[in-house]
Amino acid sequence: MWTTTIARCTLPSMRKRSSVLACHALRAEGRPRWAVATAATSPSPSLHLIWRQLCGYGTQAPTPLPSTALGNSPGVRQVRALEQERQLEVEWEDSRHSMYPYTWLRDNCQCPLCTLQSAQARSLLLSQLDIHTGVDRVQVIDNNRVSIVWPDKHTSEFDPEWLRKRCFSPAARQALQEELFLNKRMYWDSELQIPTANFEEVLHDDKAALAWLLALRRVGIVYLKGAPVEQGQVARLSQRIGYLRLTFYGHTWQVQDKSQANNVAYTAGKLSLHTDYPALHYPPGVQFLHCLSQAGEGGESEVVDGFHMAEKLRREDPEAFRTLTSLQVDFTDTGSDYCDFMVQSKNHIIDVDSDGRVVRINYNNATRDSVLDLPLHQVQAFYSSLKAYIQLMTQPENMLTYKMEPGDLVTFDNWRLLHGRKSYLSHPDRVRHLEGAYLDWDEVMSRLRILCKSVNGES
Ligand code: OGA
Ligand code: NM2
Ligand code: ZN
Ligand code: ZN
Repeated sequence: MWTTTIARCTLPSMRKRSSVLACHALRAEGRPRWAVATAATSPSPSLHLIWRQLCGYGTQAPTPLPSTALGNSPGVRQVRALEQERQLEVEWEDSRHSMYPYTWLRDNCQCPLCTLQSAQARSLLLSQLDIHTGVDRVQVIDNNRVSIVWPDKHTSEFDPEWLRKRCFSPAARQALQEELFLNKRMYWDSELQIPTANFEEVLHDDKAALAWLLALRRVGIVYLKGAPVEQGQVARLSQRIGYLRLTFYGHTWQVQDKSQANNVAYTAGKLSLHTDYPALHYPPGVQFLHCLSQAGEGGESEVVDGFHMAEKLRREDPEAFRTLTSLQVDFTDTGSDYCDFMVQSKNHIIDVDSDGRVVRINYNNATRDSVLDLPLHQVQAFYSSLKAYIQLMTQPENMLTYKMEPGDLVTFDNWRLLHGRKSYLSHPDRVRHLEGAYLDWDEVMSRLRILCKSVNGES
């Protein structure tokens, strides 16, 4: 049995043809209580649970043109060519208005001359685009399509739903971006009950796979139980997405206490909270870890929501936040595994985008270089800031601890979570063994969009 405090699963968000990506937008500051489902209670309890929880926590993304999100766009009432502005004004049947620049409309003509239909890609060359074009005639034609005749008599026709989705209003743009990229996260702390699904179900059932990937994106960590206790399962799971990310540690890699270890992870020592591979300028976005054998004593896992902690740092110690988002830190990794390597990178410990939103954490104390490319007077401030961030993350109320058992497979956002492990006692007759693999977010998001479309019947 499992328990859940979440029961609210509103319609719109479950309706067929609904825009599931937009409808599952979650409040970033939400306080989740993910229930851990066990596999045997119903045919697919865990996926159902995650589904309900995603719905329950969903706050609608901004839907300025609301019926678009439901997939039944209102019709076009009328269109007007605004010659001065060189924009097309569309008035919708719900009395809303959208504006479309002529240049953009001509650039995005959907006709077979301008679009290679088999690739859904633009074949019109930029050299063929007159960015000062006017229009000859605009009108609403059959099927409520918008027709534009250009001065050279080329004709474009636009589907009303296609147009409405691409409305240029700030709110419409924001809603579509959220639908495409699912950037709203649900923050958590030590009270998180890690969303859990059954490994085989995720492999074989599209709804389960969709629920898995939605939770992986929103929450940042999903536990899969019931994987066969043999090597090869992280590779199998990565095929559910597409392909895995090869690194110098191999296609997949074995976390074991090794002699002459080429990485601190391959010892029985403690691993303090880290993200994997900040020594690369493009660290892997997603990590899978499959437990094949666990230590009798020690070896527990620790995880923390790095984005949540970064926001907390921004509020509580803005100077430290500014330092960690602006100073570049050198990372280094040298050795031999898949082949020999000498890797160097420069990364901010907290990466923010051009709007100041936290997008990636890059930190592994083991691979942080002794080369510190800072002016003397910034060195002490750098250490103080790093200490402040780590201090926050290691507070018991922020960090979650669990111990993996053979057959457990944890999947997590390596750009967001920091993870660690307690030291363990190595036993020759019972060696701790995890198998790991990396993926990138582009491939994971690609599978997520496809599953969204097939499970929800998106147009
Ligand atoms: C790693 C790692 C966790 C563990 O290999 O990078 O974080 O539990 N391992 O051994
Ligand atoms: N392993 C587990 O940043 C790192 O070196 C992470 C990578 C060895 C593949 C460890
Ligand atoms: Zn055309
Ligand atoms: Zn790691």
